[in-house]
Amino acid sequence: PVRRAVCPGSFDPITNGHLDIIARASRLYDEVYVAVMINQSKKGLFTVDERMDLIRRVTTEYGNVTVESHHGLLVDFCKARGIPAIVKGLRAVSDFDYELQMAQMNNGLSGVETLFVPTNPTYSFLSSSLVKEVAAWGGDVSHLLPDAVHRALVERLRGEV
Ligand code: COD
Repeated sequence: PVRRAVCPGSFDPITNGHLDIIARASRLYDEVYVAVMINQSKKGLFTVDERMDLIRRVTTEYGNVTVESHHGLLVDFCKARGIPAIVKGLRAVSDFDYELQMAQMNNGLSGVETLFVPTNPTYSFLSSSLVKEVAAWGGDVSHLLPDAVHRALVERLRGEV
């Protein structure tokens, strides 16, 4: 049988930390879905379509990654596609409480399992929100993002697009 997993998130925008988890999931599973979860109460710097486009551009090399968006529960996304596993990165203990809660809730709702991959220590402090904050004040975040994403971020913050 085909083994499928999903890497869910906001990806506003995708960072090298996200990409590391997606790459590792793509080596463990036959098909990996990256799900950009739509949260209407959180206005992003990038639109959902822009985020999906950036993720597609930096994951094509893996060959088995499909990028989609979803408005609703993650367990419904999984059910509709026959996905039994959610793959998440754990950066630090601070991630653990909330991630454990979500994993248990999702498992209780539908039986879907969550697998945690320890973050590459190079990226353990990295989050989309910190990257945006540092870049907005002119800090160099080029080593934390794929090139295409870094270019898009710099342009967006300059107000060019
Ligand atoms: N290194 C490794 N992994 C990382 C890093 C890093 N530096 N940064 C992020 N990650 C991984 C983490 O696993 C993280 O969970 C994931 O990438 C996504 O990160 P973000 O910041 O883009 O996304 P979040 O934290 O906003 O995502 C939360 C979800 C959208 C997954 C969650 O809210 C959700 O599932 N929502 C859908 C609605 C739903 O089902 N709600 C009920 C949940 S029980």
